[in-house]
Amino acid sequence: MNKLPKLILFAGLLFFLFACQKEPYEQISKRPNIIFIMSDDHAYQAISAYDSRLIQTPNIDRIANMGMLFTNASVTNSICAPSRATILTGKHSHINGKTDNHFPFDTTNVTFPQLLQEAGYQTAMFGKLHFGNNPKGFDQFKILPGQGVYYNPIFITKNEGTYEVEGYVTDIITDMTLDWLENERKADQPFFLAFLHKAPHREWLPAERHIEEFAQKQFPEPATLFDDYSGRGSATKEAEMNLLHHMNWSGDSKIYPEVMDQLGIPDASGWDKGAFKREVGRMNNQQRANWDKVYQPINEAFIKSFPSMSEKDKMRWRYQRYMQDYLGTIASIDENVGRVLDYLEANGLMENTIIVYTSDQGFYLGEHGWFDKRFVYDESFKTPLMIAWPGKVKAGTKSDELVQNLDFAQTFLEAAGIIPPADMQGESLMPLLTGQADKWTREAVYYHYYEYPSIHMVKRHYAIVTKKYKLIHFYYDVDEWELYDRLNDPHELKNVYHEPAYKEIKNKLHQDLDALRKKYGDSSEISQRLLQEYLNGLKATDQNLAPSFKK
Ligand code: SGN
Ligand code: CA
Repeated sequence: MNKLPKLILFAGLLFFLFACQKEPYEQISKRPNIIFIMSDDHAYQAISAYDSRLIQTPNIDRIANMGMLFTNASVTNSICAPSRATILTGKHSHINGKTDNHFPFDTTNVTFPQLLQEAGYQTAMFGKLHFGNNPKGFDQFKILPGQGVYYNPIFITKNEGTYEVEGYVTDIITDMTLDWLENERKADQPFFLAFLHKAPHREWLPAERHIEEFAQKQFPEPATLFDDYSGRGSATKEAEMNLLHHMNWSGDSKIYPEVMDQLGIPDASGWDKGAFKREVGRMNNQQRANWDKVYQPINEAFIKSFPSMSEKDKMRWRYQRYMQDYLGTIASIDENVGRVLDYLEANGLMENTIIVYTSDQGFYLGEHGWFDKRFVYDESFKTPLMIAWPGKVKAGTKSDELVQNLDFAQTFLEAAGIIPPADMQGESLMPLLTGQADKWTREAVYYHYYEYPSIHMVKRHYAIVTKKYKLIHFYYDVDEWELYDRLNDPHELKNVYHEPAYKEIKNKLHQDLDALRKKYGDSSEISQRLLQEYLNGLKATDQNLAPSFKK
C-alpha cells in the first residue's frame, strides 16, 4: 500500500473514533471548568432559594435559578474537616481516615483535584480547608490556618509563605479568587477552582458594613426553639449545643467580657471571654470603632434588661442575637458570590463552567434549641446544594433525590471525562443533572458521626436515611436506637423505635442498614478500632477528653 491510502485510512479511523464519542461533555476539547463554592456551616434555612423567612440571598439563588436545586442533599458525617475529606476523596470517613476535626488528614489518600490536575486541569484553592496540612493537587492555594478568623486573617500560601491580610475574611478570599481568575488562569486549560468561605462559622462576626443592618432585625423563631428533648434518647439531652445553656455570652452573643463581670455571669465554658478576645481583639482601631458603635448600645441595653429576664426571655434574646450575627455574615457571602458570578458573565466564562454552591454541612438555627451540627437530624444532616452548568443543566430545576457530599468527586471526574478510581464510594450526579433521573437508583444513604467525647458532646452514631425514615444507633457510652418517621414527624420529635406499629418498617430498615454498612465496608470492629485510636490520640496530644460545660 502506498502512503496516500494509508493516510486516508488512518484519518478515517480517527474520524470514526471521534464520532463514536457519545456525550459532548466527554470531549477533551470541551472539558468544563468547575467552580466549587463552599461555605462553612451554612444552613439551607438561610438561603432564600430554600426558605426566604430568614434572609434574602439573591446571588446564591442565581446559581439555583441557572441550574438545579437539590432539596435532599446531605453529608455522610456532619462536621467540617471530615466532610471536606469525604468531598475530596469520594470516600466515607472510616475509609479515608478523617473521622473528626482533631487529627490531620492522611495525605496518602487520592483526591479528585490531583486527578484533575494530572489530566491537564489548572487547579486553585482559596479559603478554608481545615486539614492540618496543605492540599495536594493544587497549582495554587491560599488557605486559612485551621478555622481562620474573620478580621485581618492569616493565610498560608503555596508560593509566598504565611502572611496576614488586613480586612474582612469573606472579601479577601473573594479578592484572591478574582485575582487568580484574572491574572493566573490560563485560557488554554480548563480549571478547577475551590472558593471556600470561612463564614458563617462560629463566632459569627459580620463585616463592618453589615453589623448595624442585621443588629436591628428581628427574626421568626423556629417551632422547636423550646424543645425539652422528651420523646428521644439520651443523646439529645446530653448534647451541649443549647442556645441558652451552652452558647458563650461574650464569644457568641458579643456581651463584652467586662459586662459579664459586672453582671456576675460566669465563664461557663472556660473559654467564653477568650473566644471574644481571639476574634474582636484582632480588629484595628477603625474596625473596632465601627464594631463598638453597634455593640456598645446592645451591651448597655443588656445591662439594664438582664436582671429581670426570665430563662425564656434569655433564650429569645440569645436566638435573636445569634441570628443577627450569623445571618449578617451570610450577607457578605452572598455579595461576594455575586462578584464572582458577575466576573464569569463579563468574561464569557459562564457557558462551559459548572458552578456549585454548597456547605460543609447544615446547621441548627435554633431548631431543638440548638446551634452547631453533628447530629443526623435534618438541619445538620442536610446541606444546601445547587449546581449550574448553563446549556447542560436545565435552568430552574429541582431534584429531591438523596445525594451526598460523597458524590462530588465522581461527578466532577465524569464531567472532565476521567474514569474515577474503582474504590470511590459515591455516584456521579450527572444523570440527575442531565435529565436522566431514571438512571438514578439510590434509595438510602449512610451516615456515621465520630467526634465524641469532644466539644458539644454529641454521641457517636451511625444511621440509614431514606426519604421516609431514619434509623439511628447511638453507641459507645450508650446503646440506643432511634427511628423517625420523616413524613409524619418532620421536626423529628418522636422516637418510634419501640412502637409496635413500626415493627415491620424497623426490621426492614435494620436489614437495609446492615446491607449499607457492608456495601461501604463499615462494621462494629472498625468503629471500635477508630474509637480506640481517637482516645489514644487525644491522650497522646494532650487534648481534652470531654470539654464539657460546668453544670
Ligand atoms: C469550633 C467551634 C465549635 C465547632 C467546632 C467545629 N467553637 O471548636 O462550635 O463545633 O469548631 O466546627 S469556636 O467557638 O471555637 O468557633 S467545624 O465547622 O470546624 O467542624
Ligand atoms: Ca463546618
